[in-house]
Amino acid sequence: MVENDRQQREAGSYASPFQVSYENTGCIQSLLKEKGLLALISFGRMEGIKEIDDSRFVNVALPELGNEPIVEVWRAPCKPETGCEGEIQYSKTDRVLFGCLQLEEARFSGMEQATYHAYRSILACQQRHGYPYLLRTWNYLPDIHREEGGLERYRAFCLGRHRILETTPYFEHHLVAATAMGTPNARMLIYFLAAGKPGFRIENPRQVSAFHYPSRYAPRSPSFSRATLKSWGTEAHLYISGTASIVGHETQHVGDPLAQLDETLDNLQALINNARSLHRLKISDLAELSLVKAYLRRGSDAASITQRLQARLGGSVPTLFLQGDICRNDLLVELEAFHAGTIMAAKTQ
Ligand code: 3EB
Repeated sequence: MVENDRQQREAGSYASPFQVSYENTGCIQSLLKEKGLLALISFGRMEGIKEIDDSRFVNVALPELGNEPIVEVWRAPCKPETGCEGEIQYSKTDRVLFGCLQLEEARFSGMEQATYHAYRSILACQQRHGYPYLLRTWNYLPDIHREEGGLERYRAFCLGRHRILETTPYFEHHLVAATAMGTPNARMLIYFLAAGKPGFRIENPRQVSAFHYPSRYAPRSPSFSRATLKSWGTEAHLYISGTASIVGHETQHVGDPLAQLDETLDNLQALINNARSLHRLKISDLAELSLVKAYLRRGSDAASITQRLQARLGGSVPTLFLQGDICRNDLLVELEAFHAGTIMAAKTQ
């Protein structure tokens, strides 16, 4: 038994199945040669991107606002199996499935239908490979604010996503963390992480669950949770959704990016407090976050936001700054985050 335990530990099945870091872009080709590379996410419009034909590679076209070009690297302790199926490219180990889908919307009658189709393909891919539970999704949508058939395209996205996800068992219980942003690309890009067993849905006591927003924000509920907590044996991951200056369901501090940032950080603090008190996640301070991604509507806010964010996070949390349209028109800043940590032992008594 003890021997078996040790073997399992050595095999890594008690530890998290991948790690994430931001690194200087350097040589993409040498990163792609790493045996344990699960996913590689680049940002901005890169030269020569068309020549990179690897199902672990994703390019998010949002321009980066920092000085150094950064890539996001996901590494597994073993060699993933990779492949392509239709418009989905994937990379998987025995514990997680990473997938990415890019879609030409012209094939569909609109955003709602394209989104429905995209998520139907994702769900089918998950089923085929045996990872039925989503843990997190990232959604980059062309012309996110444009009206189409009397409906803003972000809202049409919400409609399509809801229509397909509601066909899955216990759909509301299994809502997962998400990011939804505009992209300057012509194609919709969705990437996702899935597993064989579900994580926990985490909500934020300062915010109405997006699933219960009043219908003026979207004709069908935005189907995501504020975070997903996934325990991986002795380790745990907290995947935090794009989080903004929303209290209750209303945007706060319209027109004031720094006040929006402060409100967003208060939301993140309330969220991690909730994950700690409900699920014993060992985190109490925002400085313990592993990674933060900041989305700014206006590049001109970058200097002041960077300075304030570093002051609040203590300067030790790697942060990537991207410029893009946040899905609510009046939001100027949004933060998503990742935390790799542990669950505290239960009190004996
Ligand atoms: C919000 O809190 C801001 O529709 O998937 C953030 C993250 C937002 C994800 C989504 C929307 C989504 O409502 C918007």
